[in-house]
Amino acid sequence: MGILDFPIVKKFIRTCDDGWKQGWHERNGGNLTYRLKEEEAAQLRPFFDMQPRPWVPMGVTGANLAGEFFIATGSGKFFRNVDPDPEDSLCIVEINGAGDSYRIVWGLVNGGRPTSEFPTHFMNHSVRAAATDGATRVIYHAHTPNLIAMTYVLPLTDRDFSRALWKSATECPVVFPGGVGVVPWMVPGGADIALATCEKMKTFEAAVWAQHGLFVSGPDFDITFGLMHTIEKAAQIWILQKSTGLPELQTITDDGLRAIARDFGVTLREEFLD
Ligand code: 2HA
Ligand code: ZN
Repeated sequence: MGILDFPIVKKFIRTCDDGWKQGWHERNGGNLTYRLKEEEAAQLRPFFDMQPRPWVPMGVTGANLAGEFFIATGSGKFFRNVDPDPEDSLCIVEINGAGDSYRIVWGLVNGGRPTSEFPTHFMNHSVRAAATDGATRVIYHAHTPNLIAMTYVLPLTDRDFSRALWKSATECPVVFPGGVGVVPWMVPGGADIALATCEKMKTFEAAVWAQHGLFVSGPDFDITFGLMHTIEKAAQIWILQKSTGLPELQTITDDGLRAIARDFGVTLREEFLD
């Protein structure tokens, strides 16, 4: 059995490939990280490099994630190439005892480093782990075209986006009852976008990056990919609806949203309702 035969590694690779097939990962667009469970890290450890690569400071600190291991896509790597060549495209990194540096312990066999958004992923893992009592393990960023299109024509507020997406399809309030946060346009890859996203992710599971894409979190690959998929599909419906050019004759009412929440046993963010 090789490291690529382990279910968690297979699921990581499949998630990358699923995203590629959805058309969300042109070129090197997007990134994915998974925080390994202790028993998973123990199972994979025999396959780690004899000599780990040097420690690299991240410029951010997540003390609650000291000593954790992450699977991550590589910086500049293409999601399209993850399934055919995972050893070239992915890495496993270990976080140091201070929670402020990483080192590569497996993968990226032709060199490289984890995703350019690793500080953002890491900080958001820290925030989401704290917010969910450790349940959050996956952080996923994709270039979702319909949602990006929405960020040109809708006010960039949490409320406007949450309402528009909830009302685009009946299951939406059930899948993301907390709504979505919206981060204004920012330069990607730096500490500023990491901190702005963290601020949103303290209370949201998903953050829209204006003119860029979507950032989501969740406990496993199915739920996290499903959240990305559901939000992007809602955005697609919104864009299709607007593209008819016809006046909107009816929509899901706020009382309709409340009724869905009641019957499905979820709590909608009340301040977003009229
Ligand atoms: O990995 O998507 O946001 C490329 C990106 C940066
Ligand atoms: Zn991006």
